[in-house]
Amino acid sequence: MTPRILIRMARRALFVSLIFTSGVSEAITINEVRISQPGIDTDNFWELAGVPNESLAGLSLLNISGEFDPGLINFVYDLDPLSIPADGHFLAHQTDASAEIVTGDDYFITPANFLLVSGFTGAAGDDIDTDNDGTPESIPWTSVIDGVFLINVNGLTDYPYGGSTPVGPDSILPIFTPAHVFRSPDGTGAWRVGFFNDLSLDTPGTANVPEPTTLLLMSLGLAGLGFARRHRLNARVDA
Ligand SMILES: [Ca+2]
Ligand SMILES: [Ca+2]
Ligand SMILES: [Ca+2]
Ligand SMILES: [Ca+2]
Repeated sequence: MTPRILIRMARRALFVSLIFTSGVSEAITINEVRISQPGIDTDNFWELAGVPNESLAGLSLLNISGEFDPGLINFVYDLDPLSIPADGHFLAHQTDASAEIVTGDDYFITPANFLLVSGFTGAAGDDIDTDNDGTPESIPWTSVIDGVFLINVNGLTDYPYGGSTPVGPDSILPIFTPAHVFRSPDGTGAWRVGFFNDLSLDTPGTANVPEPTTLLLMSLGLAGLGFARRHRLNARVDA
């Protein structure tokens, strides 16, 4: 075997391993959550991002208290028979009949962990932290896929479970948890805090909006295009 063939084989192996690695990085993520809004809640939702048609077999989404009776499992959603839709965004919405799951659920506005786990064997109403010290006495799942933890600043300790990422508090009234959080860029980006009384950043079931700096750059880009167009028009008038 010539050195050239060996190099070609090594390159091919590297290429295959890169494809495999990129497949791993495309794991399912919790992408957006809204837990409250002005008036009677009807627009609560959580959203997953993943590879189109990716199976959700064996997965569950849990809502676990992080402050009031820490460790109490408030809500459980069994995702086992389901999969990520063709557009890459899975929606569980309080009332929207077009969502993958219609939950009908109104979430507590106290700090809570949203955990995407596999192999869940518990049930809603179970308490994984019976002495409320932040360390679970039982862990009724085999692995955590992703987790986000909505927190506040009110003098009471907020306990994350399953290594969930703390996000919050509300940007205007820190004694409250954020009512809306979302990843930016969509799917893999850092968590951002949205607004309680402004749902214009909400994108239930579709890609999240770009982060503000991107929006700013876009508007600058559009302004630049407008300037260039005006410049061309002026040049045409001058000609
Ligand atoms: Ca507890
Ligand atoms: Ca404990
Ligand atoms: Ca707190
Ligand atoms: Ca979205």
